[in-house]
Amino acid sequence: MALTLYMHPLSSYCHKALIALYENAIAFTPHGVNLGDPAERDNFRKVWPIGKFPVLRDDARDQTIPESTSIIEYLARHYPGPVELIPDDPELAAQVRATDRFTICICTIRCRRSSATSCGPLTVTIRSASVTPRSGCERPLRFADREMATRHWAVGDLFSMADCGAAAPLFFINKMMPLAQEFPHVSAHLERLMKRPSYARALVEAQPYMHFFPGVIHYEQRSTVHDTFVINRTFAFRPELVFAAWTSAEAKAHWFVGPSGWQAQLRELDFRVGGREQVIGRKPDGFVSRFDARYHEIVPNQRIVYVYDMYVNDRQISTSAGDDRV
Ligand SMILES: N[C@@H](CCC(=O)N[C@@H](CS)C(=O)NCC(=O)O)C(=O)O
Repeated sequence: MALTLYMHPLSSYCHKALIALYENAIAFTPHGVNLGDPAERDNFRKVWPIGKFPVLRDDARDQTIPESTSIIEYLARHYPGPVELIPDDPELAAQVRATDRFTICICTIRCRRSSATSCGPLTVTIRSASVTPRSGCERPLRFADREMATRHWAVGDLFSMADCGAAAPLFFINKMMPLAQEFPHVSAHLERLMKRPSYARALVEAQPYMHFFPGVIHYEQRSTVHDTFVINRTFAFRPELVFAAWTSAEAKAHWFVGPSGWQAQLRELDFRVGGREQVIGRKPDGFVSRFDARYHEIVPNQRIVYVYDMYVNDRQISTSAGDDRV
């Protein structure tokens, strides 16, 4: 096969190139790069001395093309297909290129390097990214959300290179900082991207490595562990006052909080048998926690029985039964 793509299935920039290849069913050989293996890394650097993937090698034309955007441009010129990722119309093409540059800005969330992580037969150097209100991606996302309010794809009705580039950054940001509530139009764009067969395929291929992505690694690993514990606290107050600290939303907001830096986003308390309580908040690392409880038994000033689920980034992490006695 003439085309070889040097890549890793978990890499955002490789997703961008893969979407372009899959959109037009262009035949190629994927060449997984194990950056953690010195020999393999050195071999890859013989292909592209900068050592970043994706890199497309075209033996038929004796060309080596690094950089995801350049790869898509190259494919559009030499391996055109029915899906025009860069339109013929120069104005529209300029818009696609400009929007593609903009998606890079969404990618530029504050990243710090973590060590190379083994991904089975491959190894990828994963950047662990912390998405916080100050991390720089919220402003571009706010702008993108306004733009996407009236668009189906990144540049209007046309699926283009700009969508290839937006898919992975949005997918991974959404894992760390769920987009739906604050950026509903961007979130809807991501949903459309994930349903698009080209990106759906790239995601299926990334699945075996997904647990290496920082931020989901902990919660992707599912387990069933049953445990019971008892905490006793002595308060220098009358039982009615201690009980009231649970029953009044205002009082509970003073002590029922997350870890340091956590900020409440929603509090709802319907304190009666069958009533629901919800507390949603965001930690400084971008994780959103949700406590969702139902009250089953209430004996005034004595006992509260409730069952609650805990979610992190909309993923359920536990179900518990509480039996609080005053
Ligand atoms: N501007 C390049 C960026 C490529 C890039 O940063 N690739 C990452 C993987 S997503 C990589 O190769 N990282 C390995 C490293 O930095 O050592 C493109 O668009 O292709």
